[in-house]
Amino acid sequence: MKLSDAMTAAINDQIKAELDSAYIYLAMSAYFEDCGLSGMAHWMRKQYKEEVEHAEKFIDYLYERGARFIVPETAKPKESYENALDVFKTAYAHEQYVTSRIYKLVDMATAEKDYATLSMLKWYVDEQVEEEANAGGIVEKLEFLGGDKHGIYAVDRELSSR
Ligand code: OFO
Repeated sequence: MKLSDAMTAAINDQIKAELDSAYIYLAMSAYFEDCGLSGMAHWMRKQYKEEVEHAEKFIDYLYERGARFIVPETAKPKESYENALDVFKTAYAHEQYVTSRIYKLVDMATAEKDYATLSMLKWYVDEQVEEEANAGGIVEKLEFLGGDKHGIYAVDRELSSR
C-alpha cells in the first residue's frame, strides 16, 4: 500500500521538526559551553544526536515505503538564555510540543487506517514519554535548587555522565 501524499507531507514536516529540535539542542549545548557548564553542554550535545536519529528513523521509513524525502530548511535556533533553568524549561516545553505533533500524526494515521504508519509511530509515542521525563526531571531539580550555585554544579556533574 502506498503512503498517502498527505502522510508523506506530514512525515516530511515532522522530519523538519526533528532537525529543528536537533539545532535547538546544539545551540543550547553551545550556550552551556559558553557558561562553563560542560556537563549540561554534553547532555545537550547527546540530545542533539538523538534528534538527528529521530529524523533519520522517519527518513528511513519514507524510503521503506517508497516515498520521497525532501531535505528541509532548518530554523535558526535561539542563542541565549537567562540561566540553566530557563534552558531546561524551554527544552521541556519543546518536548511537550513535539509530543503534540506526534499525537497529530497518530490521529492522521488512524483516520487513514494506515496501520503500518501507526505501528511505526508507536516508537515515537514511547520515546516522547522518555523525552518529557528527562527534561522535566531536570527542570524539577533546578527549580528546587533555585539559584544555589553548588547545587547547579552538582547537577552539571551528574549530567556529564549521560
Ligand atoms: Fe525528537 O524528540 Fe525531542 O524533540
